[in-house]
Amino acid sequence: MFQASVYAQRRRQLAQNTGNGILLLPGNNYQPFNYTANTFPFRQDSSFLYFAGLDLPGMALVMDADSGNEILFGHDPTIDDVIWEGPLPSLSDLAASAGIGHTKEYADLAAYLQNAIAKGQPVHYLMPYHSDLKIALADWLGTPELTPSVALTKAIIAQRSYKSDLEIAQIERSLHTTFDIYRYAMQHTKPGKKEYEIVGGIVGIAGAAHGQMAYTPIFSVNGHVLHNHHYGNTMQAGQWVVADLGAESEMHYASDLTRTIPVSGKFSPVQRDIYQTVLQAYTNAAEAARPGTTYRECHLLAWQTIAEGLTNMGILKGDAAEMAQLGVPGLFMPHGLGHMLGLDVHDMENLGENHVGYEAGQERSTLMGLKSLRLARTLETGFVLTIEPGIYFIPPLIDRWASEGKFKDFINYDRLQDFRNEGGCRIEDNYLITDADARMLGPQVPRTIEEVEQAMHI
Ligand SMILES: [Mn+2]
Repeated sequence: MFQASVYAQRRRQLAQNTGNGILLLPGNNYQPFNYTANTFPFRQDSSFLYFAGLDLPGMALVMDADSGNEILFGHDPTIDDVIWEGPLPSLSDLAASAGIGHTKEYADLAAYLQNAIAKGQPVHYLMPYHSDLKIALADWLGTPELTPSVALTKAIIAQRSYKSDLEIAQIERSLHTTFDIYRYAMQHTKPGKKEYEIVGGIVGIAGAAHGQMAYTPIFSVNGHVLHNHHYGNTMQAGQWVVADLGAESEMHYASDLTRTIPVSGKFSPVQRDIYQTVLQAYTNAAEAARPGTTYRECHLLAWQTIAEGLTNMGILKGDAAEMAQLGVPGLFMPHGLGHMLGLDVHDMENLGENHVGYEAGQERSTLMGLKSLRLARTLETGFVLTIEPGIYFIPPLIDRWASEGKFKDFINYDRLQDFRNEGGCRIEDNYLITDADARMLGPQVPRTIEEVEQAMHI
């Protein structure tokens, strides 16, 4: 963890920004895998990590914004804990390492909160995403109706959106692991191999760096299935693989990269055309991203570039900027250009996508693709985000739009049939918004056609 003063400063600011009352941030608990004692690997809640830094289950951070008191609720290790888990720090040692002044028994949390409520203090908390904490909160607060605090939600977003140098260094650590992962994936992808053979090696690299994957890997010859977690295909020459892979650093900062790699080590002529268009969309978006520009504008620029490329391929016809405004490229890129990145791969998504990614006056679009844009707001120095345009040929969606005659003045559906089995292609890197522009974080993973082909032939 960082030094205690880092967390103390963050908490002071949070209490000040939220205003008054009790701020309650429960940490996560073990979650059962198939029965209670067999658990998923523990993953701490990211806001708890941000404000307390403690990476163990069974704790809750409480701040009294009125008095300035800070309390870590938890428990000292029992002899049974020590037998099964080895020597564990005392609760007061844990609190001290995070600069928290007071400790109390976890079992006393309900009484503490009830007392605060009786005194008329509001209790601020976030919407829980684990069932056990939903139930616990209802119990602690004495009501089944949970009303998460908008003030606390916004105050946390206002802090976590701006990454410090310490945090950027952590993200870059995870990107070094991800660089190793792509080197492995590019060197080992070959015709005849199973996707899962490569995925096994990938997950091992994250583990060997004393971390884990930041999300379930995507590694599929069916890259047009956007969240594809199936790895059973035998890879064949002529196919290409969407590899969306990101490791977490030891301190749980995420990275989120995508490359699309040809199984044979060489892109086909059609794949080259598609890839080059996606790369141009990526480059245009990265050059446009800077303080003062909205990320929605970057998304529309990527869409426009994709419309231009698909026009050159004979799939679209018309004015590319107009097509982007109308949402025509949504057929080919039905997802957003990117999202914030930090302790979560979709950073702070549990706090509400619109709170995190939209500003006052920005309405969420209903257009295919644009409706999935998680980050639309004006970019500011210190934001870390992904840039990840793609082109996908999704047969059920093509058939749906064709049968509706949707945008038929712009889409050459006959020509499009020639591409319906081309799969998908995406390119993704992570960027820091600086004072002047956007800087790619981490080492350069092979990205151009030449770089990828060369990396696959070492
Ligand atoms: Mn992403």
